[in-house]
Amino acid sequence: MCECIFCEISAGRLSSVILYQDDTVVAFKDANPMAPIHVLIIPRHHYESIKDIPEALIGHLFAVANRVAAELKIESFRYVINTGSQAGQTVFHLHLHLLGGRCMGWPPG
Ligand code: DGP
Repeated sequence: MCECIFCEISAGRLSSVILYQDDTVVAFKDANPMAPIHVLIIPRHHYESIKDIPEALIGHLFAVANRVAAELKIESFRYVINTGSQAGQTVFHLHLHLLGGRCMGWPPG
């Protein structure tokens, strides 16, 4: 068992509700949702943060997120990428949060 839970989810060794997957990206429901819709979009390959990911993959990550948002029929949503523990990153495998289904204030608390 690898130490990274998102690597385990990507490999199918840890269960999750997967909404989309292809060779390089997986989208699955967050286990601790902060909104009625809370999906995590991750690269299959282990990159610790957005600072480490190849440019070409950034576009695909967002394209998948847009596709999931469209499939869930949400017009209004927020993308969040916490980077570093001070910013709230707790799982050190890059993930893009897709949050929607409720009113969200700005700026965030
Ligand atoms: P962050 O704080 O940005 O690192 O977000 C990590 C998110 O990962 C948090 O919203 C909860 C979610 N999470 C943690 N462990 C699991 C898990 O085992 N399965 C799923 N589906 N989500 C998880």
